[in-house]
Amino acid sequence: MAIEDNSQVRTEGSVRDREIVAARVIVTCPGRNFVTLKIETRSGVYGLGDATLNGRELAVASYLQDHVIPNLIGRDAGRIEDTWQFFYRGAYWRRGPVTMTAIAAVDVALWDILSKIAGLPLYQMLGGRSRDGVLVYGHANGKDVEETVQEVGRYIEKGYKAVRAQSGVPGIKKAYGVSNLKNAYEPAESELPLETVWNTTKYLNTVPQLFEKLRATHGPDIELLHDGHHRMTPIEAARLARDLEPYRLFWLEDATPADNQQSFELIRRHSITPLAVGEVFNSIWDCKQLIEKQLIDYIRTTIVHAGGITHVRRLADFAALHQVRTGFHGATDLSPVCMGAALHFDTWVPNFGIQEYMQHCQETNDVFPHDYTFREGRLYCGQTPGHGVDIDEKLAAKYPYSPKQLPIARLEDGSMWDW
Ligand code: KDG
Ligand code: MG
Repeated sequence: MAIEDNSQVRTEGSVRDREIVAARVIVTCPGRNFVTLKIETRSGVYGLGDATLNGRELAVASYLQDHVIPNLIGRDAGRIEDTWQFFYRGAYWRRGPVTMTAIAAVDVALWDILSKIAGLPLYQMLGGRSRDGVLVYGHANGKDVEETVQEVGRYIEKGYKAVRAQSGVPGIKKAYGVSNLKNAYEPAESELPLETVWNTTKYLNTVPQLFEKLRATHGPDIELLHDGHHRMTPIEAARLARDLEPYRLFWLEDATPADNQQSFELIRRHSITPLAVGEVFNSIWDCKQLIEKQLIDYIRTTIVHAGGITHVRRLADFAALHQVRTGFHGATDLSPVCMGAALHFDTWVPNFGIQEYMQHCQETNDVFPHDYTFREGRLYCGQTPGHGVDIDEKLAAKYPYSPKQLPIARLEDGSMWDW
C-alpha cells in the first residue's frame, strides 16, 4: 500500500507538485533564540513550523536535521496524518519534548503548505470560525504589590480584558515572572542557569495581598490570572487556591508539578479557584487523568511542544468532552510562527478559553512578518492563505544563535526545587 502511494507521488500531477523536495532548519536570535523548520514542495509552495524549545534549541535542531529531514524528502506534503504517525509511531522512541517539538514543526509546516495550496486561511481547513477574535491575556509584573497593581492598570488602559499578575515578594531576590524590562520577561538570560532562591512561606503571604489590592483598585470586571510556576506542594497549592477565592481569578496556573496527575485531586477538594496546567506537557497522555477526572478547567498544552495541530486537535476534542477549555501557552519563547498557528486554532476550536499573549520584541517581529493584529483585548488572525507568518531569512541570518538556559531554583538551605 505504502509502496503504491509512493509511486503515485512520482506520477500524479497535483501529488507530484506537493512532493517535498527540500527542508531546512533556521536558527536565529532576534532578541531571543528561535528554531524554525522550512519545508518546500516541488511546485515552490513552502510551509513554516516553529521548533523552539527554550534552553534546549539545538537538540531539536539536530533531531530535525539528522533524523527527520532525511525522511521528509520525497513525501507527499498533503499526507499530514500519515506523516504525523510516521514520526510518532514509526520512531519507536515516542513522546518527550524534543521529539514532540520536532514533530510539531513538521506538522505545522505541512498544514501551512496545504492551506496555501487550497488558498485558504488555516482556520478554514480546520472547520471554519467559531469566533471573530481570540481573547488574550497580557503579562503585568512589578517589583512589589504597588507596582504590579499599577502595571495591571496600564494593561487595562491598553484595552486588555484579561491580565496575568506576578509581583516581587519581600525576602525573595528574584521571584518568577518579574523583570526589569516590564513587557519583556525573558527568564533564559544566561549561558549557564542562573541560581534563584525560593521561599514558599513568603510567597504564600504575598500573593493574596496582591489580588486583594488588584480587585479593590481595578474592580470586578477585569479577568485576573496568576502563575504559580510549579513551586507549591499540593497542600500549599490548595491553601493558595482557597485564599484567592474572594478575588475570583480566571485561573491559577501550574499550582503544583503535574508529573503525578492525581495530586490535583487534593487542590480540587479544597477550592473552587479555576485551575490551568500543561505548558510543559507534550502529549494527551500527560493530561488524560487531569481531563477525564475534571481536575482542571483549562489545558495549556500548545501546538509547538505537543506534536502540532494534528495532535493538539485530538487533545482539545478530548478536553471538550469533559468541559475543559483551551488556554494555550504563548510566552515569547514560542515564535510568531507558533502564535500564528495557535490563533487559527483558537479561532476554530469550539472549547476555546483564552490565549496567552506576551508580546515579541521589534527584532523578532521584523524577522517573522505576520498578519495577526491586536484590538481591544483580542487577537485576530489574518486572511492570508496558511497560518499567516513568514520568515525574512536574510534578516534572520544577521542574528546568530546565542546559548541561553532557563534559571533553576533552590530552597534557602540549598536543596534543588522546581523553577
Ligand atoms: O520557557 C519557559 C517559559 O515559557 C515559561 O516560564 C513561561 O510559565 C510561563 C508562562 O506561563 O508563560
Ligand atoms: Mg506558565
